[in-house]
Amino acid sequence: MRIKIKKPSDLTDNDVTDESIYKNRRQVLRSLGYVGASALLAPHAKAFNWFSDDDEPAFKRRPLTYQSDKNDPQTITPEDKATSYNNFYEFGTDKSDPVENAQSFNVNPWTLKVDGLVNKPFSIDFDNLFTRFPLQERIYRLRCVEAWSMVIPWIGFPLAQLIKQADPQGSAKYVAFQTLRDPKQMPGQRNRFVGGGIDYPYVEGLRLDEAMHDLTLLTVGLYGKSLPPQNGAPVRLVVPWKYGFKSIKSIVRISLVEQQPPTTWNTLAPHEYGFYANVNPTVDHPRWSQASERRITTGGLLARNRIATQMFNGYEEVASLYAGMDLRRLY
Ligand SMILES: Nc1nc2c(c(=O)[nH]1)N[C@H]1C(S)=C(S)[C@@H](COP(=O)(O)O)O[C@H]1N2
Ligand SMILES: [Mo]
Repeated sequence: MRIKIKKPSDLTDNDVTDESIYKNRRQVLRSLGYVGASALLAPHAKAFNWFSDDDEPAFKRRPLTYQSDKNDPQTITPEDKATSYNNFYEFGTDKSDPVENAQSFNVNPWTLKVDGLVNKPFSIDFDNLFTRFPLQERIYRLRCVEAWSMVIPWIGFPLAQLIKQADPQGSAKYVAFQTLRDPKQMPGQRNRFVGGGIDYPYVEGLRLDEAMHDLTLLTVGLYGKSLPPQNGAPVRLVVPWKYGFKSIKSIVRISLVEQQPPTTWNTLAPHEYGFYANVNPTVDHPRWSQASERRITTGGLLARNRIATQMFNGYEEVASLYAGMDLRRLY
């Protein structure tokens, strides 16, 4: 990643997020000895140029055919915000780093491997991602653990369909996910300061019943087209009732396993980020409240639409998955 001296005219983190929270999340990394370098780089101005008419991004998104979701009356977050304000630490820890650093990310060819405790392991190649299962649009709220949220029209298919094709064995109890590890393409994997101190590859996990829930979407597109790299091209998970970090990007492997798998943020700071990570306004992060969130919708980057956070991010239909569990302890 190149060094750039910050001009006063450049946007700062504070201009695009009012969160002392966001700073705090990075303070924990800084206290662990990570983060810092990329905060000084701040090539924000260029990030916004990706959307000017005369500056065509190198990354080509394909139009998708899908069954559209007409059920959701919420105000959808403008596409340019959902695709320019991202967390994807493989490409840097600033919100504008992914759009800035990921445009030459090469996702074709791609191989997504489905293996582990299954009777029929298989692989899906790039074209197959868009054709193997009928695509559906799902308009979901995405609630980041940093207390901001968006409403995004994703396109994908229920993860359950893929898992069923693999024919899980009786001993399979969890599903483990892994992001691509490719330090040549991902600056955050070459340099611990750029990548926030994460031990890559980024890994995530779900209990099998969570993975099989119809809301859990294996996602290949948004806003009518295939995913851009900053949102996790070519295939990522979206679990709308959990904090955003569960929705792992650029997946290369999905394994059915017996034991609860390690997950990236839980490994990095276990007292702050749990395995379950269900959105829960009554369980605060140790360093900030989770009772409300900043909804990023219209009104410019400075809009501050503070709304109450809902249990399970409003997806109450998942409550039965957690019957009898102490969600204060299993956060
Ligand atoms: N591999 C990988 N997946 C990731 C992340 C990441 O840094 N690396 N960030 C997570 C976090 S914290 C959030 S909030 C969402 C953001 O998704 P979006 O940029 O598409 O809104 O991606 C999640 N998936
Ligand atoms: Mo997040």
